[in-house]
Amino acid sequence: MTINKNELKKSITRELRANFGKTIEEAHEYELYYAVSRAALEYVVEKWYNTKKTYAKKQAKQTYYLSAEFLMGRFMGNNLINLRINDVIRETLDEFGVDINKLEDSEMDAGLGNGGLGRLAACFLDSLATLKLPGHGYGLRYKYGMFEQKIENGFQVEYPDDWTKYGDPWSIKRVDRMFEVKFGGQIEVHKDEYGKEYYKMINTETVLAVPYDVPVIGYGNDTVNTLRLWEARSPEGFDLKLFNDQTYLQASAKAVEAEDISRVLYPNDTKKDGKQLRLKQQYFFTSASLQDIVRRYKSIYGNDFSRFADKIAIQLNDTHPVVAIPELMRIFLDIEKLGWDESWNICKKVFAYTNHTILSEALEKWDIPLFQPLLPRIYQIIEEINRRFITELQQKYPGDWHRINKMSIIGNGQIRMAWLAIVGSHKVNGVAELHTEILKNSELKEWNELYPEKFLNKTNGITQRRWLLKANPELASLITELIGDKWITDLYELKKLEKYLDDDNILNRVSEIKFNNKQRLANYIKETTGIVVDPHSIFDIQVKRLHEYKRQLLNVLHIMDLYNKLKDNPYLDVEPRTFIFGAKAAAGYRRAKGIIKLINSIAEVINNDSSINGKIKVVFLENYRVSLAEKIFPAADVSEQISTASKEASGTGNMKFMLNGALTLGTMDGANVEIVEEVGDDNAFIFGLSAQEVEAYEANNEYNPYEEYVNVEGLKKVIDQLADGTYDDNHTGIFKELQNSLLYGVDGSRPDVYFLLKDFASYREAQDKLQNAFKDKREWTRKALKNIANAGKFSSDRTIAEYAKEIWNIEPIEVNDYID
Ligand code: NBG
Repeated sequence: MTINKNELKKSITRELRANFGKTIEEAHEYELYYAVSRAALEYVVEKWYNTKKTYAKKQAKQTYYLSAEFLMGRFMGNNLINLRINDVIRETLDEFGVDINKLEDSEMDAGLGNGGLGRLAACFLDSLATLKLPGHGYGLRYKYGMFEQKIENGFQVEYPDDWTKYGDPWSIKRVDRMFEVKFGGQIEVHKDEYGKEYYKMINTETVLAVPYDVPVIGYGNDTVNTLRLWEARSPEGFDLKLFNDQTYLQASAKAVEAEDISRVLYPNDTKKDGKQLRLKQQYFFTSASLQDIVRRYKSIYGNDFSRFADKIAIQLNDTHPVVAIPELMRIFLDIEKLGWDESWNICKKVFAYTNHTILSEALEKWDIPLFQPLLPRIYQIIEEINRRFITELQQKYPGDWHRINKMSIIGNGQIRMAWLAIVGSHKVNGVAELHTEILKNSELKEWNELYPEKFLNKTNGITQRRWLLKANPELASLITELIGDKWITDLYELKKLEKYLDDDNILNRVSEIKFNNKQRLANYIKETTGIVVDPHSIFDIQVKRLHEYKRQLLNVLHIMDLYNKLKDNPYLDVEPRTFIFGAKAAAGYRRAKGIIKLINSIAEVINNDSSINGKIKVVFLENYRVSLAEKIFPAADVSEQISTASKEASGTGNMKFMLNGALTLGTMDGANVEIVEEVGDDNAFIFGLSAQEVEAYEANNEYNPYEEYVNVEGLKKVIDQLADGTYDDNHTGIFKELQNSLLYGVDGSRPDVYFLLKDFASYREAQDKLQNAFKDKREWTRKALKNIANAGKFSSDRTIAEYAKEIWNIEPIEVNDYID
């Protein structure tokens, strides 16, 4: 795209003046960020319009990705890169005397997701547009995204994340595309002119769904797809009469209640309260999205629904949007007046479901007493789906009540959303090979027996546009210098880097770039925490949500042990190491928060102990989020992927580390298995129980952590230190609880559910091997380059191409010009 710098300058100046009444010199950085973004949006709108027109005119089949989470991070930098106008904009701003990096840093992250699942959705959108595929996102426009984390006295404290407080220049509010979503009420049966029964809802509560559209820009092409996020609004606004009677609070109470629906993102925690609101959120955004999809379909194809499944594919991202299945049935039956069989056949062809975890608490189930009054007609439809399904099961498995009860969509007073998803979809996928195998052979065994044709694997991926091109510009330009820039849209091209594996000059440059990135992260650490770390030390990093199965605590136990050894022998020959953590714990997840406190407490002790000569440092980086991740991955030497085997469905951070030349220290879990397969086991450090071994221990209940505690050298000491006052938990008793959970189990659960003690010795061995390997810089860098060269498989472009072909049946569409 050619850009006239003068035009660009004018438009930035105009945006500043119109929105803030300021000149360049007077403007704050975030105001400039806003103005530059709005100016850049002008280069998007034409393509955006053309994309929509093209899809409609060509009658292309389109995919809709329904997700309660889209963890987009910052928009500006990525959009400028995909538009390929970042250089011009940088130069133009330079001429104004403005540093584009500062503007980028003033943008708040759109943190509309918890972790991997939400970020995956964001990477998928980028790949869809880059592959010129007609695919869009539908989700919720939370007013407050993932909370802002601060560390106070070593503890996590949550603050609201008001991500639009400086405006949201990348969204366009579309009041012309609002829909009503209805809750509660009663079902009325009516007869049409031919005597056919149909259902109508009365006395419902209506909430308005207001869409905000975000452009999803393909890299270097003309495709601009749409992420449509719904905001909840009360249809009544507030009651002017009450207002005039001076009862202000009552006046706006109704509006507040409606607007609560899109107020906050749910953290994935174990708390039971607020459940009803969560269900409201799910129905709210899926209903609005489906009404919108049906409206668009009718605008192109009229009232003939026979082509619906040929023109529309809907992906259900986990169980959160699964209520879409009965909702589409409702629209077909009650509004479009189709028959049951016709409707159901369409549904089954349209929907596909992705499972993202085997942890049972994440397979959503709704209590009927909560669900039915809120969504009476939807409940009735689910009952009918289930009645017909059970009849099928009885024919297939006569008398096998155990199996039939287990598979019933409704059971134990609950609705099982995962079961509903499987019955109502034509494809069900896991997110890494191991995960899919576990689903097929244990977790969803009966389902795989019933519908073997539905199950398939789609190993996750990440977009190299954000995670290499944008996050690591130095490495990106070295790669382009060596092998050209095709890797930006075809990551398998990286394989060509293998020819430099023994080229000292190139290895030196790779190592220099890593050092520079480490230096930058060291500066950030200094600025934000005051801790001084040595960029020559090994940067050993674990960043991800805080959860017991991810085993940050295992990492900590190892650090405690290493520290004990150094205390015993300050001259111990170990490579200096910097252990870096970043993690948010769900606000209600007490033990996870205890682990954050523990990390900070050991950091306090270790970082201030001069007797160990600075050989180890421990850093907890506050408020881990997408934009911080972009600073962290490029600076990593070691990627900690140490979940209990079988528990991490895939992981995607592991891929971001690999792509930036960090070596994996991990278990054979999730996508780690495939990373090792690609890179070879000499270029990763693998330890611990296998998934099969874990499952065997779980099945026969044979594991006794106490044995490890007494027998593994050094382990008893660190476990004892958890509760003997070596580390301070400010009298909360939380460290004692961590200890109890490992040795005895708490509240009736098994001790050491995640096998930390069992894997401790082999983890420590892998750590030792790793620090020895680091001593040979050349060999280490060679391994790093080998990782980069073999990261091709982990592009979300590969993942999305597979979904497009094997699940959605959609094809790339060339966008035409519709400028008359
Ligand atoms: C997460 C898994 C990760 C996986 C992402 C994306 C949920 C429910 N699941 O392992 O824990 O990488 O999904 O698939 O958040």
